[in-house]
Amino acid sequence: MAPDSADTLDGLVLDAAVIGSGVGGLYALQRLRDQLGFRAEAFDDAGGVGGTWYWNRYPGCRVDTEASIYCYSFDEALFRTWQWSERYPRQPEVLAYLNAVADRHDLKRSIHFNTRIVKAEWDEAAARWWLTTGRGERVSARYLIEGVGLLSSTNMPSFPGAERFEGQIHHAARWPAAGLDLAGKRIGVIGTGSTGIQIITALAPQAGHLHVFQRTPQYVVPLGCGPFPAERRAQMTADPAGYVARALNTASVFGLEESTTSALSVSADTRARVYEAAWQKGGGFGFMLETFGDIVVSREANDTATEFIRAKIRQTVEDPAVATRLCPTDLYAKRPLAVDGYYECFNRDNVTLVDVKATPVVEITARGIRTTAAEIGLDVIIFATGFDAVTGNYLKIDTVGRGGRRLQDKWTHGPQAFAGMTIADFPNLFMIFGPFGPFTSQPLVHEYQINWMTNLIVHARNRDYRSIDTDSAVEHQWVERCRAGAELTLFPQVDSWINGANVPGKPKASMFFMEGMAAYMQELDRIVGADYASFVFRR
Ligand code: N01
Repeated sequence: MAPDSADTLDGLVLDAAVIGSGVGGLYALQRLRDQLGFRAEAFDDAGGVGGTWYWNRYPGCRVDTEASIYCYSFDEALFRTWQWSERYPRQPEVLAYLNAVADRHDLKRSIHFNTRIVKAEWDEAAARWWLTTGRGERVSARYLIEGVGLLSSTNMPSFPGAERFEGQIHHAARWPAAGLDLAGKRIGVIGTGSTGIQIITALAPQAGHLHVFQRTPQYVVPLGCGPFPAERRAQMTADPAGYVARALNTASVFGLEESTTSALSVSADTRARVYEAAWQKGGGFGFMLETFGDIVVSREANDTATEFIRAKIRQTVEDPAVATRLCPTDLYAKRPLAVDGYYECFNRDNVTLVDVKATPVVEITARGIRTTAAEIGLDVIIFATGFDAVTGNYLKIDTVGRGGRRLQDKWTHGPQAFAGMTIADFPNLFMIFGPFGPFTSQPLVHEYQINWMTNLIVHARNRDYRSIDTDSAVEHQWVERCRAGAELTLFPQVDSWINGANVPGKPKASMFFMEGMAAYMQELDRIVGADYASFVFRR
């Protein structure tokens, strides 16, 4: 049974507080409470578990990483036996899975739903965190684990006149739980990232008319949806630990055979065959990672991939003028997009592409959206405009560390953190997938990070240390290493949420460790081998 929300939390004393009950938060709670015997409880603004899968219920929402990777491995029996219906499951199936995990491990009794943590203050004398909820209750915990989501804090651009609109406005990542009846409606979708393309392909067949407000065209490749493959199930059942270890010991942890062949080392015919095979197979990230090993590091190699995708767009879209507007001209160096049947949508009579770079949005009116070219009548406007990624949700919590240092001040010019997990001057605070963590798929890496940070906590507990601080020189070196590593890739050359460039006014900075998961684990193993010398322990 969930803790009674009518009871006050004031005065609750914990060994560990977990913020969030998404993929990361759920496992952190299970690990701390059940595997390690800490008094641990979790807090979530949402009314149920699931994190991003709780909030993102928009039409067409599904995971574009294969389910064999997008799941937990800590419960080996569940890993072997859970029956995914599809290779890339839809949101309801992912949310059902996360609820099943929470129920199987009886986690909900330790989660305070509808409870937002608004403030976290380090108490030097007690060596504990004091948390304040949105209702003003105060809770204390020796350790604070924040699983607040890499892509969770919504980015909602403000257009003048929105308050006048007589229809409905929704952000995709705050979709009404009861759903929306959109059949036959005049719908405007703003944004064509991973979210927008899923919504557009799902709504095109049912909308009265769908207007796609595109600012920057992106490269979209087929996902290759279908039933969960029997051979994959056999691999997962035969050797679960081996399956997970193989996935972790790659750069990206997508369960792919990452190519090491240069796109420039083969003939044009061979290259075309490789790209065509990947296109026909689907498997979104595979097009970038399984075809050739230098697409994200060499501009010339990147050009070969982008030329192939542009040719596909021109072959698929019947109106050459629309095809031209859908063709990206920049590098293929954002988080890759994959969905089946995206470009085909633009052959439908009820779908119109609105190029808002050529004809920008001027305002939202009572009846729709006015661009510099026309007023477009709409019943519903959907913002698929993404997230204040990586740092957004951490900065929403007023966090005060050692010596009264505020996180908001420390990160004014961009984040500083160690390994996506800790922050100098913020003792005993651990992030799951915080800034400068690996650039990979998430659930298995969540488990890896949570195991690593909780092993560090156990190391401190066993020696009666009350606090763990990250050495600021170690943090600085890590941030510099991440910056230098990112510069060896093409990602910093393109604006996207990966470098904070999608949110006006946000400092533009690379926020990931781009050397790959295998290198990340090697470095963290080295720190364990050196008896955690990168940290300062105090009694
Ligand atoms: O957000 P985005 P997203 N006027 O930032 C446009 C994960 N995810 O929610 O490119 C007009 O990628 C913006 O245009 P531009 C996944 O990691 C996973 O789609 O900035 N347009 C862009 O087109 C993904 O990468 C799944 O010019 C504006 C779009 O909005 C991440 O979430 C599914 C605008 C935002 O694209 C984010 O994806 C969904 C403005 N003022 C998401 N402001 C899975 O399948 C922004 N845009 C697991």
